[in-house]
Amino acid sequence: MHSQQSAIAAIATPPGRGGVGVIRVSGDAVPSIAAALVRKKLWPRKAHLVTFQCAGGDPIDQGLAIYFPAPHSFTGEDVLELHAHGSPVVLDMLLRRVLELGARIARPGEFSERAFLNDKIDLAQAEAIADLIECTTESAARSAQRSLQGEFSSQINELVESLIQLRLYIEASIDFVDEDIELLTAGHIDRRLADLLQRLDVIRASARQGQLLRDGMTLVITGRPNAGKSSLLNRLTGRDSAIVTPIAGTTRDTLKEFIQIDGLPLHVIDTAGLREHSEDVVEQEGMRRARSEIARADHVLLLIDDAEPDCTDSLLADIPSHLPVTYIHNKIDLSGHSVGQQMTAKGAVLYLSLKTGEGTGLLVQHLKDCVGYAEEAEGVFMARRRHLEAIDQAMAAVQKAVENFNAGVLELLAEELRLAQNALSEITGEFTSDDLLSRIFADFCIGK
Ligand SMILES: Nc1nc2c(ncn2[C@@H]2O[C@H](COP(=O)(O)OP(=O)(O)OP(=O)(O)O)[C@@H](O)[C@H]2O)c(=O)[nH]1
Ligand SMILES: [Mg+2]
Repeated sequence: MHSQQSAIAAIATPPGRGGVGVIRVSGDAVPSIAAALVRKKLWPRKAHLVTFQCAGGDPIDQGLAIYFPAPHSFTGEDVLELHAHGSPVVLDMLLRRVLELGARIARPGEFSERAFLNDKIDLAQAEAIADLIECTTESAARSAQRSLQGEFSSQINELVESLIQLRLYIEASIDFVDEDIELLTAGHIDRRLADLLQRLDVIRASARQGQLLRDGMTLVITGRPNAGKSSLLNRLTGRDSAIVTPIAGTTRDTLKEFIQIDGLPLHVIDTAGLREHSEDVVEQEGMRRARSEIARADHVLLLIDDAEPDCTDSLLADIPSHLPVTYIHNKIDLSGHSVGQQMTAKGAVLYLSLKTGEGTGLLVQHLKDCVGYAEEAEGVFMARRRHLEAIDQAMAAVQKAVENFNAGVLELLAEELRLAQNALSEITGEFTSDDLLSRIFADFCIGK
């Protein structure tokens, strides 16, 4: 648990001027730093109005000091919070004084890292703090809050507990080889494995929603020149983001916009129209950029002029086959096709007019549907790609365990359950490499 830790300090409020600026200090030297800085006894967890003093006793500023003795603090160590006036100059002077008294500047995420190492929070909760600070929508904030409260972790812990129970049972059975079959039947192993898979599936669905709320989805608009790609971007953003003209080849650069549809964050990218040949070096570069955006997309919106629907087949060569594609037939005001949506083997096909706006509601609903986004979904918690990967690994291991069970290979069954347990334990950080930890905390900002 708590060990001797050098004191770290950082300005915890964002750079710039404000009413109040906060400096946070954590570590064993906190009591001595506090004594020299404020020269007043600080009662635990009480706000004291104090004068922060230089070495010579001159005042730096007047403000509040709050002392949180270990282990009842955010980091689990002695923590001191200094609330001064929110001037970068004052905060710099105050921070320099704290450093002079023996603290060093904290690395990004170091407060949260210490909280994790001292078992105050687990890894998923530490990540939720970063996600809460970085979130861009209210739904994301609510789900980050849920993860921070430990809802995600406790569901993961319950699964880990079930895996442990099952492993214990199976490992005990291995020792009584002759009675294997009866013991396994008595233990309802098959039912328990099926139950595990089902619970993993439920948690995966919630985590997937959370990950969408956190990272959003990247939509790349592509198609022939003049199909209406920039008109689509403008419809989605609700303003004149991109230049729209009847001249084919208007868009040269890629244009990126961030929008939200009912809380679902979307990165929408308009690109240069694709055609087979172009002598124009600017257009060639535009097409090269368009292709590289397509390669990074989560979903492609392929715009088709409904008056010339057949000229897009060769475009598909530029779209990786695993990417979901929505085929949007535009300009139905000219073609006379009616508004509508069809599901086909290649993907959804929509008929709309970006000029009149007919059918754009269908597109918005379609975008939400195809990511499985449910507004106000109950119990969604913030999750990251790495959590989803861990859940997938655990599911794959449990599936293999089922196969081993059916084949009667108990040793392998036990081993797969161990792998599933390890994968899930990576989410909460119970089983994690130092390398992963430093990567996670390095993404935090200073003072967190
Ligand atoms: N009638 C009609 N015209 C449309 C519709 N959507 C777009 N247009 C027109 O089609 C022309 C091309 O639209 P853009 O949005 O610039 O097309 P683009 O695909 O971005 O074209 P490039 O950037 O040149 O590749 C413009 O004159 C638009 O006003 C539509 O639904 N109906
Ligand atoms: Mg354009």
